[in-house]
Amino acid sequence: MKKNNVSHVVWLPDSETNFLYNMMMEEPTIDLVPVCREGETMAVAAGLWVGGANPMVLIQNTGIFEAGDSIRGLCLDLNQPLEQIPMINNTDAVRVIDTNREDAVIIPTMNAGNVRFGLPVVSTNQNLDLPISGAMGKASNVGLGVALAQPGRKVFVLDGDGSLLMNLGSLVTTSTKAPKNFYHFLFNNGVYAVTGGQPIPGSDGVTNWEEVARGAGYAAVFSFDNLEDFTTGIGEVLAAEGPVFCQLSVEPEIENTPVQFRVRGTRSAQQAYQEVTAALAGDN
Ligand SMILES: Cc1ncc(C[n+]2csc(CCOP(=O)(O)OP(=O)(O)O)c2C)c(N)n1
Repeated sequence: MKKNNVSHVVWLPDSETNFLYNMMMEEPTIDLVPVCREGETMAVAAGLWVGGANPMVLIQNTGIFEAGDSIRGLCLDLNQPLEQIPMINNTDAVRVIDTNREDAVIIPTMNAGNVRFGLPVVSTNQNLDLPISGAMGKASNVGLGVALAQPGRKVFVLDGDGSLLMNLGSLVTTSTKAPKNFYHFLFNNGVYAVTGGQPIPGSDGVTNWEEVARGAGYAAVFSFDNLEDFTTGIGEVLAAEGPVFCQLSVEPEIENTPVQFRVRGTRSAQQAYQEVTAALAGDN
């Protein structure tokens, strides 16, 4: 990058590139521009390029699919070369939610679904847990689908803040269908914990998630930054008519173990889909 006089790196992290992030952070000639979804990278880089800078885009391979339209519309057409305290502990947060689940389907993603300290560790009804570990940002869409198909049953989505940024439009999609049984918990830890703890755009109090959800059209919005208040307040959250948004300030549990050495769950994604589908069958 230095040899090619790269001025800006427009990027979104993945599990393999944290070492690069650390190196780039130490390089004063490179300005890092973090974005919320890969589609933004090409557009920001195009603007930088037009303005005379020498940007580089750094994204993972599945991010290329996410960025498809901007690659076509900007990259190819332009012929460009390609403080949050106090907080809630992650496990405590999922435990409070699970304890109050009754017959709800729970759809956790990222740290909320971590097999060492997320929902799988505390769940009292795994048959109704549908973890989303791929398809970053799509837990809320899956949850909307389940909520629409099962209007008599509550659906809890346990989202990551980086994941929600990847699919901010889902807040509007959900508000438009306005499912009364939809409960969206945001595990706001300010970082991409799964990929090594890089800060997300809008962290450090820049973005007010409550206002974002309210503005998108959620029927009720809550926020908690300590376990005691969350434990006593969750009753009110679940008594509210959806779609409900509940922001939780949680401690980051940063994953630095190389991907191939990470603890894997015993339940495959396919198995989870089959089990939840079977558990819901006949309950419409
Ligand atoms: C389209 C796409 N881009 C990037 C990634 C790499 N990635 C996997 S997990 C993750 C971070 C998730 O952050 P967040 O939703 O805040 O959850 P946390 O890890 O903090 O619990 C990223 C960037 C991905 N899986 N998919």
